[in-house]
Amino acid sequence: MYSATALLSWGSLLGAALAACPFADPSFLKEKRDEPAPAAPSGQFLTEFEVDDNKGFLTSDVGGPIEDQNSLRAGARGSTLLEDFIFRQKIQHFDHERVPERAVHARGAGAFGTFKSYGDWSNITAASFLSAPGKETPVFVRFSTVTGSRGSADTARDVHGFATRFYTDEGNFDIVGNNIPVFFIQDAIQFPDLIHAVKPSPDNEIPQAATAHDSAWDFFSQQASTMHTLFWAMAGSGIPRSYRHMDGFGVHAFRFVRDDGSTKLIKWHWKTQQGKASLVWEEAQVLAGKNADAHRQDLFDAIESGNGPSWELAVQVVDEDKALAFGFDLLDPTKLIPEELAPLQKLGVMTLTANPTNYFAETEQIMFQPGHIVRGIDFTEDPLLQGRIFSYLDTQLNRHGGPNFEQLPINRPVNTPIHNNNRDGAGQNFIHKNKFPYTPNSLNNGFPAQANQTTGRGFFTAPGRATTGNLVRALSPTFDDHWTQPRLFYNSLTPVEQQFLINAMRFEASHLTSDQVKQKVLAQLNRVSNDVAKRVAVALGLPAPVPDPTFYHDNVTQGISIFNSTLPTVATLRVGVLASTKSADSLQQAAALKQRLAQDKVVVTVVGETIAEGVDMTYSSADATAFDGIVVAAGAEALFGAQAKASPLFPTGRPGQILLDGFRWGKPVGALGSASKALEDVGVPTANATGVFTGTEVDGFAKDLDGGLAVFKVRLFLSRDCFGCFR
Ligand code: HDE
Repeated sequence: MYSATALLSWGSLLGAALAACPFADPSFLKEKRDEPAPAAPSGQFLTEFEVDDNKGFLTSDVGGPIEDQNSLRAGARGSTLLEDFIFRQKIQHFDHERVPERAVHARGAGAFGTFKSYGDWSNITAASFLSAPGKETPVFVRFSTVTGSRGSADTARDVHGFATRFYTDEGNFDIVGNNIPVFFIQDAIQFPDLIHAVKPSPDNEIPQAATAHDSAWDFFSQQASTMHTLFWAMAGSGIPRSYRHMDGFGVHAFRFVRDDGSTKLIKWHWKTQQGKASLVWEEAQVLAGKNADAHRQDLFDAIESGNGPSWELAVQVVDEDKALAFGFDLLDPTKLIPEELAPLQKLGVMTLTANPTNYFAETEQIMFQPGHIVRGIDFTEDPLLQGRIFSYLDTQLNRHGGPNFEQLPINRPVNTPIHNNNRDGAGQNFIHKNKFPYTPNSLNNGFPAQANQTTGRGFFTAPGRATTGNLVRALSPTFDDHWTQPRLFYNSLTPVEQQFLINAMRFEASHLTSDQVKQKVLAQLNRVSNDVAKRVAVALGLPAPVPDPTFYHDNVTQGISIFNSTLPTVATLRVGVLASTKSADSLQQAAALKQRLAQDKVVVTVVGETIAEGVDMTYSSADATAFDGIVVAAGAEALFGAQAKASPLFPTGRPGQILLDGFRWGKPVGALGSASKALEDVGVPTANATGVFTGTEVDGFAKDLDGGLAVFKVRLFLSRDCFGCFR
């Protein structure tokens, strides 16, 4: 009977052991049983497992002080000896450092934080972490892309994982969600097919982290259930500005269960408080090469600077008897519930406040499972969810190599003792004293005792759940419509977003080599929208398909568009100020702008020819992808346009390229005083151009620029060169 917090750091255990003669009295193994850990701020609940190497001698894994710079040899020029246990232990540990990466969602980043409940929600759920206003629960969140391997670029176009663990006082609860509210398939048995189709080709392992290839679209075009998620991924949600600028969704319908056993169907939503924003595709592609860690870095830096992101947790709540009332089946994970039909009810807010101390120990080893649920929450019969409940535990057994991964510090529940009759296995951390690990037992007085709904606040499956029916290897006919909701999605986008979606589809489809796949793709798109199909067809040099109107409609819904609103905050957005070390004025002005924008928590990087006083980054390493807005400081204009001299310090034309790329990718750009010449020199229009700012006085200029940042880039396209390339 050991608590989840039973382990001390090995260092202190061994120290105690040596001091107290362990054979005579192994009392050093008895500490910390069943004692709840003291409440601690986010991430801090793991500090007892941290190893501080700031003092002490190097030791072997079993504690003896060692020197490991030289292996043991038979003479200075002789062979290394098998006897050298120090060499073998070090090399063998290294040889086993890697564990299998996640089969999907291998690339990701995580952080600790706190969830705070807005109220007592016992009217809808018995979940303890939602039981009181202000109640705080530690969380760990991991964001990810799906398709790429662990070393792939963050800005690949993809669905993004948004997995949250709540370390509740009644055990761990995970919402293993995505940033898109629907999924590609309806039955878990198809998951291996989906993933085999989107992963790189088995012969040459190309392309990495991309769906622009035949096998992905071969699958998509024959599996129409993929259309809805595909439309989302081809729009802004596939290339978010950062993990902080995206929403999250539980995707499936789950159940809330009250203390009296009554239930409601719910869908989980995480609403970003940073506002939604996305990259532009060309920018995302460039960024993948310039900074493959862009999203990871963004999250880390935001938290380090004290601007940890936050999301509100909301649910859509639906009566059990309304599962089919909206014209689709709530058990179908390819459907969202339009917000007009079931409003979002906000339950609380989560803020991320601490970065992991060790990526492998925490972010890599956290094992989320849809099956980690707590009292007050239950599954539904969604056939995708049902399969997931099996898959995660199974894949984690493979990743960890044994059943004890839940004992890893990041996976243990906090303040919740673990008592059960599970025993042994590789890496067993607990030292179970109970000699009668079975139920029922009388020899251990019946302990651990059974908890149930009335005794011990036991977890319970909603007592009213019933399932009947003949065995059938088929989906319900209520899952059949694959086209109405992708069309609802498309209708709900702004024209600029629609154009981006078309551009993305064109990009993907033009990578296809198989004529039959191209034809099938067009046929599928045409069932959603003749407009989309025609615009993709023209890029493929194929005839426009005639309308296939069975599922056409003009309905729109809210909560879909990313570009129809401004950001609630510009804090942590990044502005590059292009200055020149040859102009003291430009550096002075850059410093003034930096100081002024710091009031709004906008992060300014001053760029110059070399690192110098007041210069943070050189033109040789800077480019437009590093910034959300770009400004030229007065005095730096000599670096732009035809008159700019080539410099050995950076690639020819780099300052102008930064400015022009920023403009082309829809970022606010501007110039102070005489530097407005730089705008003209590189071809950025200054008259009546939305999102192009000029001025002489720093304060007013900064205010305008803030406004441009809040609009965020894509709306600026309305008045920019891409507008001309519509359709
Ligand atoms: Fe996953 N998924 N998935 N998935 N999934 C995994 O579990 C799987 C699905 C999601 O940051 C794996 O531990 C099946 C939907 C996230 O650690 C694996 C099916 C949603 C993460 C697995 C789905 C997700 C995973 C790989 C279809 C959104 C990363 C490693 C039935 C609601 C969690 C692991 C993290 C990870 C299986 C579909 C989200 C292989 C079989 C739908 C965010 O078990």
